[in-house]
Amino acid sequence: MQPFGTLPPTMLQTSDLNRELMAWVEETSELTKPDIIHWCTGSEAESERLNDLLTKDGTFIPLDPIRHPNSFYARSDVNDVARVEGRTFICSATEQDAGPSNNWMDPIQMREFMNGLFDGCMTGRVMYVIPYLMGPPGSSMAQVGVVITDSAYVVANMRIMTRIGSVALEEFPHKASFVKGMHSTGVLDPEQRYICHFPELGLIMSFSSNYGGNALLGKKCHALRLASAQARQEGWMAEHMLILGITSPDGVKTYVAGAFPSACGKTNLAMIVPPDVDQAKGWKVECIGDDIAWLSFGEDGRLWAINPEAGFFGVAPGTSMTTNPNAMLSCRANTIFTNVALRDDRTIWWEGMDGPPPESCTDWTGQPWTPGCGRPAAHPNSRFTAPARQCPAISPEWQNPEGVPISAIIFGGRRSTTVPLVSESLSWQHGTYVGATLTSENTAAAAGTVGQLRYDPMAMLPFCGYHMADYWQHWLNMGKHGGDQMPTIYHVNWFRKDEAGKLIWPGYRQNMRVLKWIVDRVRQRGDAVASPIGMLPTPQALEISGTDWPQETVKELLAVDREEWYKEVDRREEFFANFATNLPPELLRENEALRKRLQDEQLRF
Ligand code: OXD
Ligand code: MN
Repeated sequence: MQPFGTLPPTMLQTSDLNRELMAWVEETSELTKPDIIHWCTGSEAESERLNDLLTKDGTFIPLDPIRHPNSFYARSDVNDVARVEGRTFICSATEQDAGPSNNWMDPIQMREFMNGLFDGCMTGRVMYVIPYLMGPPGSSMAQVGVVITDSAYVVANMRIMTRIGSVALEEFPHKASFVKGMHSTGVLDPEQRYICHFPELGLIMSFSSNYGGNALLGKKCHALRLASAQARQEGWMAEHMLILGITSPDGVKTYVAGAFPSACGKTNLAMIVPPDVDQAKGWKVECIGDDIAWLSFGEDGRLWAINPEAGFFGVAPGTSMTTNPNAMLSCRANTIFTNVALRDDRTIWWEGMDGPPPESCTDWTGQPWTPGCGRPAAHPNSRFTAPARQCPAISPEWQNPEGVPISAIIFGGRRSTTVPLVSESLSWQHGTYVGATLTSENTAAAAGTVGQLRYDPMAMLPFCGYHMADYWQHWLNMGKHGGDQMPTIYHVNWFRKDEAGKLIWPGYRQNMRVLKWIVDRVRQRGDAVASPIGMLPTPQALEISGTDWPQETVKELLAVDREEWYKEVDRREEFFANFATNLPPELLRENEALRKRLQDEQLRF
């Protein structure tokens, strides 16, 4: 099939922003020298043509039309399976602006270098121009962007993850600027792989990777790295957070946002199915987003959040009808599966899926696979790209242009010791400190480093587009602005282990106990006791009494071991020293206040 081209929509000539877009597309095509330019409309017909094209060139294998209607299987290059933090750059005006946790390159030099890579890179290819919208149509919080790419696979994924084409162009007249994204597959050489952000220019340049986080530029690059820097200037927040709506039995809805580093169960929590007993009592949980939240003050002085995305880019392995039925149902149709295993009947499989493994299948590298062969069938970071609207638990509010008012923010990491199941911060400032010191342990997958702690402040370490300490200052400033209308901040840990190394907390649906306590607390009715690290639930408040879990287990889950916490405080002091030049003094004061509270004999429980 011949690749196809379309002209830009005529509406484009009508405003300064549109003229800027036309000029930039022309400039980029002069640099990249494509054979054909295609303006994406986002229509069904266009999607069908693209899927046909991708099927004919071997990128897509159509899946069984009954089991997975309009869904496709894709394999990436074996060297292109994840985000590449080492090759991701924040090219802010000065190195100081990027801060110690980001790679920095001089913006003028880096742009020149990237222009060199892009020079002629689309010769013989189609240049797709994808206008996209991050956020619900009509929302003042939503933003527009345009990605120029030579990858039809990127177009197909962006079409699910964002709102592309006409719906985005219709928003242009209401916006002051748009983010410019340039992407090329190049030849997928890892040595030529660069993911560069120019916050002052609102520009992203990504070369030589087609992996989601590197190539779907609306997601991590725009909605987190560029947006976080912009949000600081403009007084709002771009966060690596899920958004949940929880309905209590009396019908009141409470909205909660949550930040979790990878492999800590964020997508599972975003789509949690409450236990049957809670559902019978009238508890209900709905999903607004699973990865990114943009939060800004509403007219009522509260923080309101939108999900800028339109799809889920979920990790496949471990997802099943037991662990996350809503994710399984979300990706039944209209989904792209990348790097999972392919069964002979054109259905898909991954480790941890329901039922026994197939007797044989084709693995993510295209090799024959059998259960005993010693290799995983699906890549551990294999993904499904699925429309959010297909999630059975999607909230009716998920496309509300106003967003939803957030009452609580949850931080969670993977910690086998020290951190109790849940604690409530004493103030916004204390909660900011809790988020800034968020840590997670490397999992068994990283041999030799099991249990090693990685600080991942607010789960934003790889995504904060400017100096991390300035980001903490921004959090504190937001708190000063919002005063007592700010959400209450919680810290959760589903991963505490007993002395035998066994996880104490069952997790998954049982996490609802913690969510219910959080909702009750923000509604001023859940019981709590004071501890040095914040307020803890009483066992009754977690409704543990109705279970057969021994009292000892509950004690272990909620224990605050002073010796462990003294060590934690020392480690945090060392961690903060990395950001000494810009560190808000409030955070050091919070660390010292914690040390003092640990010495307070009154706080025994
Ligand atoms: C991530 C993701 O890497 O959401 O955090 O894909
Ligand atoms: Mn994420």
